[in-house]
Amino acid sequence: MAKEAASKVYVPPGSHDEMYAFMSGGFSGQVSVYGIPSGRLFKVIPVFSQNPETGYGYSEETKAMLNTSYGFVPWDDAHHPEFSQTNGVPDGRWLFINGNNTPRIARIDLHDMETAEIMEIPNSAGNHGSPFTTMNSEYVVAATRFSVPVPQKDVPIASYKENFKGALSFVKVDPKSGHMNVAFQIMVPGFDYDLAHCGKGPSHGWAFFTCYNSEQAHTLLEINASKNDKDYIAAVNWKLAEKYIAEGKGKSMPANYYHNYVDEKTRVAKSEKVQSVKVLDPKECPGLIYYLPTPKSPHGVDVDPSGEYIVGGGKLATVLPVHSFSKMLKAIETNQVEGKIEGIPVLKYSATLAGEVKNPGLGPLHTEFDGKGYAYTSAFISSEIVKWKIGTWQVVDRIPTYYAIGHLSIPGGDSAKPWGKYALALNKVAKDRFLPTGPNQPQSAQLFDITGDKMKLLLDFPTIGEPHYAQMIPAEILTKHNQQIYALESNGNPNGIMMEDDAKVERKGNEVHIKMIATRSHFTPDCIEGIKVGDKVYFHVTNQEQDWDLPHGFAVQGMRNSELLIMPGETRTIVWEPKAPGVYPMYCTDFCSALHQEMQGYLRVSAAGSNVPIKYGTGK
Ligand code: RUQ
Ligand code: CUA
Repeated sequence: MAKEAASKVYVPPGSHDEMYAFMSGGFSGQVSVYGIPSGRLFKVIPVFSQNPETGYGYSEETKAMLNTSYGFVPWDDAHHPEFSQTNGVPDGRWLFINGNNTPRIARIDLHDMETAEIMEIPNSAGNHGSPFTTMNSEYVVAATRFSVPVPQKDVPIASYKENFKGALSFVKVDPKSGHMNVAFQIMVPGFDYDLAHCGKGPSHGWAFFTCYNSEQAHTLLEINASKNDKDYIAAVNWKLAEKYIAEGKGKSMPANYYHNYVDEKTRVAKSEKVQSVKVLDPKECPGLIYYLPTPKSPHGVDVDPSGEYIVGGGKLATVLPVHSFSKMLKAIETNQVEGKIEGIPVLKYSATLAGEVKNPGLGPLHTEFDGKGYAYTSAFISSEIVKWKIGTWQVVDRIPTYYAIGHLSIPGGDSAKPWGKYALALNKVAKDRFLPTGPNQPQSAQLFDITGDKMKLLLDFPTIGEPHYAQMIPAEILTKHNQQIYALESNGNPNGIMMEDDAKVERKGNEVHIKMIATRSHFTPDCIEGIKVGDKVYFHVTNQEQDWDLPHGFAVQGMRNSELLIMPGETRTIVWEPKAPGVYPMYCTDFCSALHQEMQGYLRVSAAGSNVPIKYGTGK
């Protein structure tokens, strides 16, 4: 057994993994990149959190990425990575991921695996059901977990039912640049909207959102939001929403949220404030949204590759309900309505139900698909993956996970074209699986082979942060577009220089700007005098290398900031405010060459008001 499993995950030295896995870092705010099947960690992509390892969120070029309407927020809780898609198939262009706490969506460019854009979501609180894509990434959708007063105002919490609202947001993605903007929001009753997935094939044009707390409790939700037998999946006809918007039904509402993105020419992040958002009211938009009763406090909502079946992960339900999209359309046509909530028709459960999976495990959460007619559901309480057949709704296999699985992931498993070879369990608890590491154990991922009738456990490996969801993709889709350097001649950074001859130090009032070249194995200039206490010193460091895998680092003694890690052909800027006279070393932090230790220099700081002139050494 162990031998067989080992042969399936062993990637011999010098060989490459078959797939990439992108895992959310949960409360680390980042994304980590692993090789599958080996489980080797390749990289952590900084997204919502500052990262001193690279200078992300510290350097002048990247700080703006973390601007929000609350100010500079250097952290978030990231849950759901989602690939962009073309015709329902992950296309390897971008990876979107949500920030839960300060409602945001980030877009990572998969060419260089760097965060390219972060968009705040207005009228939202707890951007959990996000960012799930439509078939061609026309939109990524976002649902608010917490309902809040919209617009925000000071009201008693006990006035929840009158004053609190939910928002379902549709974020338009530009098909060329990937740039996002909040196209419109739908104001919905004040429930907790949990997760989402968009339709595909026949259901393309629709998006589905689970909600719990249809009781509208505001305290002790554990009890008070677990009373109703059924909550809902909200089915939204976004193509119709587009029509309503075109007809002018969207009301512009004042808002205040940030849109941060990396300018393509300069590669410097910019922030823009957006001051309004278009809002649709379901009462004025018949046919826009329907509620599908779904037992009980559903968490995940997952659409099968054909687009016909919509699976609700009812965490307190004894069965796993599967709705049929075609039955839903018929139920709408024949008015199979059991009531209305704030203008939203509630369809009859029996009218939309395709089937119920019996015995789906305890605490079913999320379902992914293998493209061969089977579905795989994670069950948190019973710690297992349950495999069942689409159409017969029969459970055909189950396998334990160690322990407390949250999401699971199959390559392309939420798309129209799964590569159904592996399933990855993303577990909340590792307990005894690894060597102990103090009070907190790493969380764990487990890789399963799902090619046979029976699932087989292949590998356990620890993760960074809490790996809520992951997406996997065959490696060759990404490797063929992988960017290895930034071309020096297209460096558009206003403070970038191409040659050492252009290196200079300039004083502008109490700012000192140093345009510097880093190359193997020296900085130009390397010795600088004339800096004074009270100055703000900007180091604009250009890495002149044009070779793959040759970053240089940069750090100054006593700098209350982070290092810079500068990629080949790139310019990054860090600010230093020296506090006391003296001579301070600077050096390259990345072991770049045989004479890396020689890659150093000195900075002379004189007292405020001294008249030491600016002087710098260029080795000539
Ligand atoms: S979820 S708690 Cu994706 Cu199951 Cu966040
Ligand atoms: Cu450059 Cu070490």
